[in-house]
Amino acid sequence: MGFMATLITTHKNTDFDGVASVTAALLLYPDASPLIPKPLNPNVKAFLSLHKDVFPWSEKPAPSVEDASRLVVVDTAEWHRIPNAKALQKKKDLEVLVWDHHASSEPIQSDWQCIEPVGANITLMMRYLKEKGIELTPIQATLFLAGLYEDTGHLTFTNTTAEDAHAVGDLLAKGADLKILSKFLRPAYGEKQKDILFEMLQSARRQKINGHRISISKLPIEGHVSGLALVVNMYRDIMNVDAAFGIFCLPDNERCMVIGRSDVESLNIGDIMRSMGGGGHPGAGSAMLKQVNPDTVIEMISSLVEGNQQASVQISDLMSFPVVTVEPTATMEEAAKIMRSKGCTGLPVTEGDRLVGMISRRDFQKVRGENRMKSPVKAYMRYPVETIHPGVSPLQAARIMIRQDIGRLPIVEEGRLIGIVTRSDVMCYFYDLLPD
Ligand SMILES: [Mn+2]
Repeated sequence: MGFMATLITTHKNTDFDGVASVTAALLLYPDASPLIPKPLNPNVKAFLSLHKDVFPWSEKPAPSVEDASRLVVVDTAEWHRIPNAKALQKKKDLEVLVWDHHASSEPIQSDWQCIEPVGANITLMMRYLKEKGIELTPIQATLFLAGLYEDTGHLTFTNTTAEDAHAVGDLLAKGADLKILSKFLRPAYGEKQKDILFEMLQSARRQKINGHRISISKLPIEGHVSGLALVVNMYRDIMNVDAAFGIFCLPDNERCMVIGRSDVESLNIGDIMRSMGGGGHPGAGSAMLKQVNPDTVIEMISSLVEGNQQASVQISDLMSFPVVTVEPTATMEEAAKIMRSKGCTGLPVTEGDRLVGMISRRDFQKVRGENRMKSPVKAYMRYPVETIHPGVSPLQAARIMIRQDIGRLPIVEEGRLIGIVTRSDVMCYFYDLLPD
């Protein structure tokens, strides 16, 4: 027919970034029709319902997939997350364009794509809108900002880039309304959500996996409950754990919804959920499992957390070795000399293979008078010594240093001192200053 019909679509359980991206795509491809998946997230649904007149396309019946010759996919790059995927995949000569910011294991084969790991997909689309000089209305800017804030946790999630922050500036300049935004972004806790949170907290258990504090909670639910991601987020906050998982099962375990939230970079929820057939970001994600025993899901998550952790950095990767040590019978003067020549501010004190104490610059303040410098190290050293084993995470080492207010931690394996890690080693790791 020579008629080019373009469809724009996004992922199911559409969030603000998804709807914002569809809206932006309609500005970039003005003749296109949106194919909006069902269901929408409740807060997105509420926003669109109030703004029906501004976004009339949200009310129109879904366009036919038959006539499509071009497909624009936004905020996802995976077939299984978009509506009518089977019919679309079957179409020959369908030109496919993808805009996304997620890491995907099986991305759609596309003719053109813009896939970059920024905080929100709308940030990528803002780049092109700006280039083309397309103006935004304050309401469009408000919707875009909702997407950006939701996906980046108001620019606090670790996926946030400088470009996301610049896009926020542009959107505020275009009149994005923060008052409206806070109404729709504010978590809507209903009675149902409160009940679920309460039940989760009552049966809450904390566990430690490779130094990470985790809490996994399973709960039967009846039918669809919205806002479970918010509940899990709240649960993580209250439990004060590094990562929390909620397993919500329908009767007879016909389906289980797994939702995860992580507050630490070393536990990537997106990776864990992808291993279970779902998806998400480093900080948040979900997966839907069919016909599973929730206890099996708990085991699955535990072993994935363990695997996820092993792939990340262990303290043995940061430690210095061999370790410069001093004997307990050495004089304070000798210890000072070693510290000066090695440029360190503290030394483990060892007797053969055995760690018997620590001596640091701080301990020298107790040495009064020149002749006291002839006293043995054992008179001033601190003991017992806090030690760690090589498998702990940098985060766990940092926690011990903070709690004990110490600047170095000896690493001991089978009673043997094998290395030492300092406060600055840990800081370098957290600020990504690791040399390589
Ligand atoms: Mn997104």
